[in-house]
Amino acid sequence: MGSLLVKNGTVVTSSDEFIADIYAEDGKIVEIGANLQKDADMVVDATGKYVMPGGVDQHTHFNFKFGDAVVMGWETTTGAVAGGTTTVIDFANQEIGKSMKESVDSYVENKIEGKACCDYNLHTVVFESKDEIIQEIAKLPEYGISTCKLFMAYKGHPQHCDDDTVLKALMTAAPAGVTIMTHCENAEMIDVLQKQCLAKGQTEPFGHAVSRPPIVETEATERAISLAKLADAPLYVVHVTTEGAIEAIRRAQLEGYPIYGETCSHYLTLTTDNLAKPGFEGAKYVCSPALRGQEDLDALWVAVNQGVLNAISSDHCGFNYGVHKQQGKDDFTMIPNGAPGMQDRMQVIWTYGVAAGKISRQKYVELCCTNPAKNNGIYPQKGTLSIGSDADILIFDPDYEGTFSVENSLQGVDYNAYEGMAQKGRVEKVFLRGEFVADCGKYVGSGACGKFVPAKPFARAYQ
Ligand code: DUC
Ligand code: ZN
Ligand code: ZN
Repeated sequence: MGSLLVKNGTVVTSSDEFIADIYAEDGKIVEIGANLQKDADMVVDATGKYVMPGGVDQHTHFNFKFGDAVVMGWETTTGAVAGGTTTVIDFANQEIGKSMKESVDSYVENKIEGKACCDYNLHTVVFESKDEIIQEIAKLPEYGISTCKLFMAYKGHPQHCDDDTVLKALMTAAPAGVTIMTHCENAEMIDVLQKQCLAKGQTEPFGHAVSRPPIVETEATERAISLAKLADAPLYVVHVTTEGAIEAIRRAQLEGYPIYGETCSHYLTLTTDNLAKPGFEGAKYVCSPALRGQEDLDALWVAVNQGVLNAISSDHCGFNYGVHKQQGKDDFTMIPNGAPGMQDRMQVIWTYGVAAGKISRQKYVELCCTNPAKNNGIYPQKGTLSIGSDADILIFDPDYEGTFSVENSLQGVDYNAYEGMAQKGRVEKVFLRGEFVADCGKYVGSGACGKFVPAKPFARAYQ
């Protein structure tokens, strides 16, 4: 491993902005200061550019299955890297009949090793609500994992957890320093509404929004918070989209409870109008929770700016339109839930957040890099620019203007959820542990060099 000197950039962290040089050796940041005199293997002039930590996307899905559709795998993490994300935290689903440890090991061995082009950690996901699995949550720190996701949605599917399971999981996780993450949607409400839609002949993609209105999410979020209070446990609510859910989280935080949440790039920029696109095109935007209206979208920007929601993820799901989404051509409930976005997240949030005057540059770094690392116990190795941190460094050009398009995609998906939308600013150069891995949206790294980053328990949610 060699050395890297980034000169004269405007360094932006979650708390500071200053002009400096950064010197890295053997993959770690060694010195930050003015006018460093170093004989480095690679010297980059970042004058007029922002220098930021590599993005941390705490919510992606590779090799994720919905019906017969399976999304693209870790070989597409070149897309994350090209878009400025150097670390992802993906979901390792517990396989039926296997422990979480066996499921994680087999996922790493069969799907990740030899393919990952960015660094990573994993969240576990409960797929069987039985005691052995819930008890295993206490052991996750031994595996270098500090989080476990539970689905309150998806009635009748193995991953669905009822309140009994959520409560027991929270009670088990808290003393072990593991953070429970919940997908908050009321499964019963959805089931009734889906059946009503189909009975009325409403089979097109917009039925997804009709059968998953905001109250479905708000109610489940309130319930999850009540369960966390009862268990005296921290809670992290994933992909928050409604004003009601934000208010429930805000209230709990004001009362002093360790309740946290994230939202995702598409919920901050796309609306139910996308789901209403003519023909079957709305299927591209079928994700759960559903896209919302402008009022919720506005409330989300306020929530991320105020810190009520502390991170912005992509919830990347590489289902393609040509085959996977067609599974629901005659029945929207069969459309695989999820949309691609790992490559676009950093530029979408810069364009519609920073450049649009909704959030500051430091807030951007906090939401897209630093907090995701803190939430998941991998800070300060990841998510910041400080001495001893991994040299995951972005050089960002704020003056670039372009258009989001599938044409530039490395995600391995046949559409872009942001197709045709204006882009302002872009990640120009990306370094992963000091290695030059992306240049102006193109992957230039040496391939599958991604490493597992062990998480510490008692992460953010416990501070
Ligand atoms: N939840 C997610 O987090 N991603 C895709 C689908 C879902 O239900
Ligand atoms: Zn979810
Ligand atoms: Zn997800």
